[in-house]
Amino acid sequence: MKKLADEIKKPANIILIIALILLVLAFVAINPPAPHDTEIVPATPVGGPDDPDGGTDETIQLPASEIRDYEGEQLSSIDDFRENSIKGPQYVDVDTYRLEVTGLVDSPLSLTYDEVLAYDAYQKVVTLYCVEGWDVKLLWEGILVSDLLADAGVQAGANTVIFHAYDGYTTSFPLEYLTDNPILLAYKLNEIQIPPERGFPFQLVAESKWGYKWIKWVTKIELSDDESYEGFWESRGYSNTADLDEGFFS
Ligand SMILES: Nc1nc2c(c(=O)[nH]1)N[C@H]1C(S)=C(S)[C@@H](COP(=O)(O)O)O[C@H]1N2
Ligand SMILES: [Mo]
Repeated sequence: MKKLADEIKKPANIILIIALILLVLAFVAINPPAPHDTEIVPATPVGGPDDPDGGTDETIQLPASEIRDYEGEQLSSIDDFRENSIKGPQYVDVDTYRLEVTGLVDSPLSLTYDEVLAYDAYQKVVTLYCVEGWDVKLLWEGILVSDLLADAGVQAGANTVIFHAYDGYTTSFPLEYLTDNPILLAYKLNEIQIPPERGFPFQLVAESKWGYKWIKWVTKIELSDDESYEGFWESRGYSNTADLDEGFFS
């Protein structure tokens, strides 16, 4: 009886296999494979400030491919970081966003995202070291904070620059750190727009300083004469100078 049952099943199996093959062939005919499944797309969205044609606000943003090697240097991935921000990721609405440069300046600035990106662009590989023991080496692109300060006109008496962020976070620097060094206010990392979790629209690349000085979601740059100002982590016992080569407890 068992043998007979097997005999009956065989033709049914063959019909099933043929039907499956036909199905696969039909699917391939309808959906031919893409010529390149790892197609490179522009890192800058069409219609951005780099686009000579201008474009419209409605332009669809293409997904950009992340670079992992820059002039032979192995970079970290955009995902190699730990989310430990004081209030979690912030989602900034770029349409209403303004970057303020205020305080002891001759002409306060209130810039849209595109107005910030219209400043000269600079690129640099810099490593962020968090006090928790992890680090990320990334290719940053942004504008120079010193260019912003020059435009606003720093008044005599200012000696401190306080950065404010969308989540209420703050951190500060001596004025000379920002005027004497090419410090970037970055809008791209590894050639792609900084994602919300990493600080969109802008993260400060506070080179040679601990990660807590790399303020994300920057909204305001305030010129002050309060040298004793302490930011969020600084007022909780972390070094205010925060130089990488001197440790992080004050
Ligand atoms: N606005 C804001 N910026 C912030 C923080 C934060 O909590 N809020 N955390 C800081 C700390 S402690 C570190 S280590 C870095 C981490 O940056 P990343 O998340 O882009 O790697 O962001 C810094 N910038
Ligand atoms: Mo950190």
